Order: sequence, then structure tokens, then C-alpha cells
Amino acid sequence: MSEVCVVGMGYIGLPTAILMAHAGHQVTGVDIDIKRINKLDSGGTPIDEPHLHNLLKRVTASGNLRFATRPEQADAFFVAVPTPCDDHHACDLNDVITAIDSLIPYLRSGNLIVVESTVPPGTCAKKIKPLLEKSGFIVGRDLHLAHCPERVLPGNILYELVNNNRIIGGFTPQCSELAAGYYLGLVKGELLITDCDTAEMTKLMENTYRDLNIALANETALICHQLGLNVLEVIKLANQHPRVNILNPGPGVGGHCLAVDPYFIIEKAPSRAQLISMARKINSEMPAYISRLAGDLLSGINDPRIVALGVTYKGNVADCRESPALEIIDHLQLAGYDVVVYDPYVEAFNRDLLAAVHGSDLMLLLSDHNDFLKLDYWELTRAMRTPMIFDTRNLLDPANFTSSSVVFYNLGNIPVHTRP
Ligand code: SAJ
Repeated sequence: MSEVCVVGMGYIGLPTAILMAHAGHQVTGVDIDIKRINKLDSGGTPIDEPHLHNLLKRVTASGNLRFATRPEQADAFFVAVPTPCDDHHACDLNDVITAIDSLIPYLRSGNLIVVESTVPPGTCAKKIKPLLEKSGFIVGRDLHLAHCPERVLPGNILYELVNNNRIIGGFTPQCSELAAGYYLGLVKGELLITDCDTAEMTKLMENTYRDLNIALANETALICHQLGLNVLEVIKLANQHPRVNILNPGPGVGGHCLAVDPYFIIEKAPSRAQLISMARKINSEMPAYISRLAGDLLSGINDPRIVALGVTYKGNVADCRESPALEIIDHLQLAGYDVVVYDPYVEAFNRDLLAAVHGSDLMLLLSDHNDFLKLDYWELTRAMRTPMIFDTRNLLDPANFTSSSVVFYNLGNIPVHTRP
């Protein structure tokens, strides 16, 4: 077994460190955030994922995993730090560069360096390789470099880390082989060997594919709204075709992956990436569209009050990064609406819902948490001044509201007066 150093104790780095330790390696989990390290040292987890806490307890008790604010000498280094977009939608590599720089004093001949962070094509070969060579070692000869992008769904990270097929993109075939050796110990899925440029582009295309398909669903919603058709019925029927699978329209695309990664392709090939740019545009405009619809539903009501259900970027997670829900709430507040927010996953908004809906005029469902399926809508809507629901996620069954006095809307039955 080897000594492993994982840099970045976030959504990907921490579960990876835990699984490496579980596989028997001696692992140091590194993060520059001292508060995060203190929390981990005292047995807490900065992220909430199924089974993570129990497995963390086991591997720290076994002595295989410890935490530090600085890297240490090791056989292999895994870098899993964020790569957000900058203000111009270009990839901000600052954290990756800082992480790689921090490794330089600890590198030895024969070391493996794996970049898991999502990066634009060419980053490992053109940016990370020269940085690593500041150590005096040559990549491909003394040091081994690979890009092995993570592929996990937030909310199901541990399961997907273990079971998904994994791309291993080495700078040389030997780099791939060495990297694959580490993943073999924790991944049950297939290891797909390639070069680092191809691995970088492949990762971006996975999330771009999904962003584009959600954009198609969202555009279908806009077209159906204009034509007075029920988009949900159209999609349901189209999906009965054996080779069609249109995704769900909704309030927009959030999170730190789909809403960000396509821009890294646009950055590299701006004139070619036309469809990809258009998909980003369509999805980015959804929050404004939904806000306008919500406003239209409230027209004619004096001093309307909205209760927004959910601020997270999707259901059953606590993550609010790039959340369309937040953007919609901002739009509505800027337009002068009184908006009260409820989200059981986010401490600041985990309030008494019945008190929040009291006297309100619109319940605006923005995140598809399973908890929202279990609410007592009969009791909640009775407390409202105007019992009106707008489910932007197609989460609730409209049939549950047909015999009540509740006015229920989703993207399939937006009323005529709101048509563009
Ligand atoms: N969404 C829709 N309609 C849909 C599906 C999703 O509006 O039909 C919205 C969600 O509500 C959310 C956003 O899209 O706001 C993204 O959600 P998601 O569940 O599709 O994806 P992420 O960002 O949580 O995770 C993705 C995954 N990529 C793919 O499914 C191709 C995951 O496998 C990646 O590892 C992850 O990005 C990542 O880290 O790159």
C-alpha cells in the first residue's frame, strides 16, 4: 500500500480520500481552510452525503486517514479543488495552480500527480506540466501526470465514485497505468484509458450533453407556452418513442458543473461552439422567465406575498451554488415582491412553513426535494390569502388539487394571459 495525499477536502476530494484510506492506503487529506480541517479532525464532515460520515469514522479510527493544511511527501497526489468560471465565463484555474504549486517542495522522482478537477482541454499538458517541472523533475520521465475527472452525482457521491466507469487520461501510457493502479482499488466500474487532453474534453462533453438536453426541454416549454400546449404532456408522449428521452423543463440549470463546464469548451472554440453557447443562453434565461410568470400570476393582487419552496440548485441536496432558485428569488425581490423562503436543507431557511405561508398569495416551488411531496398542502393552502401554487419542477401531481379551491399551475398549464 502507498502513501497518498489528496488536496481539496470538498465534494470530491473528501470522499476520494476516504475511499483511498478504506482501500488500505495511508492518506493525508489536505485543505487550506483551517476551519474545514478542524471540523474533520473533530469527526465532523463539511458535506452531507449518504454513508460518508460512517465511513469517515471508520477510516480515521483505523489510522489510515488524517488531515493537514499542507501537503506532505507521498507516492501519489490527487488534486480535487474547484474550478469555477471567472467573470468572463473563462475557467478560473487559480485554485488548481495554487494546489499544484503547494506540491512542488514535496515531490520526489517517481511520484504520480492526478488532477481530478474539471479543466479545459490542454490544461494538464500546457499549464500543469510546466508548473510541476519547476521541481526540476520532468513529467513523463520522473513524474507521472494524469487527468482522471470525477463523475459523480451530488446526493449519491460515494455510490457513484465506486460504481461508475472512470476515465484515466495519462500524459503517457505509463502515467495512465500508474493512475489506474490507484483507482483499481476503489472503483468497481470499468477504467477507460486515454490521454489527458481527451480525458479533459470528454468530461466537459458529459456535462455539456446534459446541459444541452435540458435546454431542449426548456425551449420546448417556452414554445408550448406560446402555442398554448401542455409541454409536460408533449414530453411524456414523445418519450414513449423508444429512442427519445427529453429531460424535464424547469427553473434553470444550476450547480457547479452543468452551469459552468460548457463555458470551458466555448472558451476554447468560441466560433465553433454555437449549439453549446445557445444551450447555455436558454438555460440561463429560465430564471428570468419563471420570475416573470410568477409576477404575471400575481397581477391584480394587492401587496402580494410569495413563499418560495427551495433555494438549492436541485432536489435533496443542500448545495445552493449557481442555484436558479436563488436567482428567481432575487429577481422577484428586486421587482418589489415580498418573498419568504423555506428550505429544509438550508439552515437559514429551515423555518416554520405554516407560519411562512400564512396570508401569502403564491407558493412557488423551486427545488424538487422529496420532502415537498410529503407536505400537507390542504393545511398549508388554507392558511394562504390566495391559495395558488406554481410548481416549476413538475414535482406535484396536479390531480391532487383538482377537487380543491387551490389554483395549481406547473409548466404544463400556465394560463393564457401570461403567454409571451
Ligand atoms: N435539471 C433540469 N432538468 C433535468 C435535469 C436536471 O432542469 O431534467 C437541472 C437540475 O435541477 C440542476 C441542474 O439541472 O439545477 C444540474 O443537475 P444534474 O442532476 O443534472 O447534475 P449535477 O450538476 O448535480 O451533476 C452533474 C452530473 N453530470 C451528468 O449527469 C452528465 C454528474 O454526473 C457530474 O459528475 C457532475 O455534474 C460534475 O461534478 O461534473
